[in-house]
Amino acid sequence: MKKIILASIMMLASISVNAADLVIDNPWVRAAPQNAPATAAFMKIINNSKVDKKLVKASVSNPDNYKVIELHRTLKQDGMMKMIKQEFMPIKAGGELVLQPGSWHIMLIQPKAVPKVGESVKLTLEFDDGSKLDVEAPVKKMKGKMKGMMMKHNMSGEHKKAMPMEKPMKK
Ligand SMILES: [Cu+2]
Repeated sequence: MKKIILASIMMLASISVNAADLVIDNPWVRAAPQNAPATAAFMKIINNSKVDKKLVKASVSNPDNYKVIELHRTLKQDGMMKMIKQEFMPIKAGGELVLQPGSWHIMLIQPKAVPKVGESVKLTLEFDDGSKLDVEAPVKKMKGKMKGMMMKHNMSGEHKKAMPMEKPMKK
């Protein structure tokens, strides 16, 4: 009897949350001006388990600094990019969810003090399986694909088009 109980406890232990089931990669918070109405946290959430997971809540170590923390997704609606509050973020079994500008993000709304570059935001992520993960997200200036594409566009397309206009008009 004792053995059976022990075995079932061990089974429960192996079924319950394994820390490595969910892994956070490259967490960061977007730097924003000090009067910004909001900023956001981004990261990659990797699900190494065989079960679909949901991120159901995100909180910060200093909740008094924000009016509210929400899970958001930016989607195109009626030809406009809109941020829509989400009840959860799905992370498929064996898959990953990338939180990035223009997509899924954790919205840090109405900060009293906007976190600065060099600081970090301590987040706690709660999942539908009851597990929690603490994440330290350094504040960084936005860079990468979107900004890079915009700069490229300005450098080549618009600039070249603009050039002929700058030539003096013939009279
Ligand atoms: Cu948002």
